[in-house]
Amino acid sequence: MDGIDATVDEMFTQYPEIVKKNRKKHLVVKTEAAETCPQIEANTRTIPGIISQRGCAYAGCKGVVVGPIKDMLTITHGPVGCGYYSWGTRRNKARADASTPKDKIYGQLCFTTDMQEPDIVFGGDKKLAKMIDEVVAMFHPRAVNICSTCPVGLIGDDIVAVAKAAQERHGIQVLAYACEGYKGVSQSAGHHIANNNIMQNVIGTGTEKKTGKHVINILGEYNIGGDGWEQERILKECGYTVNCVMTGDASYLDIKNLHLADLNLVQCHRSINYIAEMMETRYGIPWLKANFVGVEATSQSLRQMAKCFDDPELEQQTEVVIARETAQITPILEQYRKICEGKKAFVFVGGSRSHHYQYLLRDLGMEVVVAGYEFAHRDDYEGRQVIPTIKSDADSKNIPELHLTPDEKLYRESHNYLHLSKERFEALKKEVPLNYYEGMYPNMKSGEIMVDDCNHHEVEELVARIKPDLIFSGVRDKYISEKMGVPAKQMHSYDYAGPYAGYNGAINFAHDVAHTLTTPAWKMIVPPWEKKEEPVHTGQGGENHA
Ligand code: CFM
Repeated sequence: MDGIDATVDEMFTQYPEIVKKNRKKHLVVKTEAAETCPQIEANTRTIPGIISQRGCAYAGCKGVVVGPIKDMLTITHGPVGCGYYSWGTRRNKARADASTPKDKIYGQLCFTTDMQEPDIVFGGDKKLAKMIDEVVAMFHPRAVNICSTCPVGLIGDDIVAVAKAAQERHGIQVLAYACEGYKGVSQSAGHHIANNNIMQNVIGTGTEKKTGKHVINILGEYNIGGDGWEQERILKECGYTVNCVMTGDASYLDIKNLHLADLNLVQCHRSINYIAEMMETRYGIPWLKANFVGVEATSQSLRQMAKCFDDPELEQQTEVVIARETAQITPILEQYRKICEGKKAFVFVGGSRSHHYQYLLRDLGMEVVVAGYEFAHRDDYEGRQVIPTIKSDADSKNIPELHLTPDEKLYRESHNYLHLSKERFEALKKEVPLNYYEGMYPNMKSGEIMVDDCNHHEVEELVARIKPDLIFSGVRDKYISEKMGVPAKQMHSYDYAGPYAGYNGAINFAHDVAHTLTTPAWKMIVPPWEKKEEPVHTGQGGENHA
């Protein structure tokens, strides 16, 4: 056994046999030989006792998908901690505009029923109903979301009945999400629960189609640090009419009108692929996997989009925008590239960024030696062609699969949306990734590691053995590596920075990465593997494990 295989084997040596066997299935090393991705185990339960970096279903529903809808007032039904710790930490930005005044934007506020012991014993539904009445009287929201936390499911509060009664009392839509934290194995379950409810009850209820050419939605873009705004800027300059960025800076009305678009772009496949697929089934709207993280990646996505519409004017304007934007940023990027070139990086993020950011890091000349997802599914690693082979288990069966049928009035065959003949549409599918995502594997290079649900111990092992120059991760794994002398960039909320998407975002990112790499403080930390008297692991606890 040599090189990377030996490293991988060594990182599992401290596990009991049964754990070793399990965790090995969650790791794949890319090889020249294997063109298609070997099967990886993903979206399965974390072994009890292992310190996972994952979140919960409530986080995926409230924090990720429905929370950012700016003028929907979202109530956390549960103890105060769940509401408090999911309050404003994700940096999904929103701003007032002509249709949404400032006082209708609720992202800065935290609404929770603050369940106490008596509510757990006697039920929290009355308190929830009262709270809806109070927030409606105080804020006059256009619609309300109720997101459940663990105890709500355990005591059996009927939030659907409470929502229905409140909807009748107040004449506004009140949506209940049974997204108890324990449902499913990670926040991924919450994405699915949110997608289902929005699809069934909100999308398709609006009638206001935007005027303008080439009307598009960006699905799975949450406007972290302003990413969505940068993408919107570029797309508008190319000549698109942006109907909705879902759900970053989206309004309730935008979501109601989501079906009135010609093309859905899918930025984060993991969190929103259900809606993209269901909109294709119900309305016939095609979707295109796009990635606006990275200079080359952004230009490629723009070119692929332009191809979809088969409009020479659009293609020409796309080239003008690409040429102008890249000319502006290339000289600046080159300066940062001198610092970043050849540096090794790990990327551990949730369910899509670890793929997207590989493009931007390679623009800077960096190597991504390890990439991992917290909660992705096999299709995010291996490509959507594996979906029919994914076995459902007790956890995935917990979340209903909606089986939609084409809408009697609104369904049109996909090629009509793009004003293409059926034949041209079929040919187009071979040129651009329409209704398809190839996953992360094809983008990795030989010898690079892909790891699912990478835990605290494995992060330590990988850092100590492969010694990257920089880690891109979440808040928990960030400090593991920093204590080992390896700088980290927090890639969920970007700490306080961003946007990182699009052309201007690439400059911000390059600036922040170059600064991190050149910060002298990291040279002053002696990593544990260089302290001879203090081995990285004793297996006995002690100061290294404090
Ligand atoms: Fe999609 Fe996201 Fe991500 Fe995600 Fe998330 Fe996020 Fe993420 Mo944090 S929706 S899967 S559940 S791209 S909050 S904006 S950064 S883990 S990689």
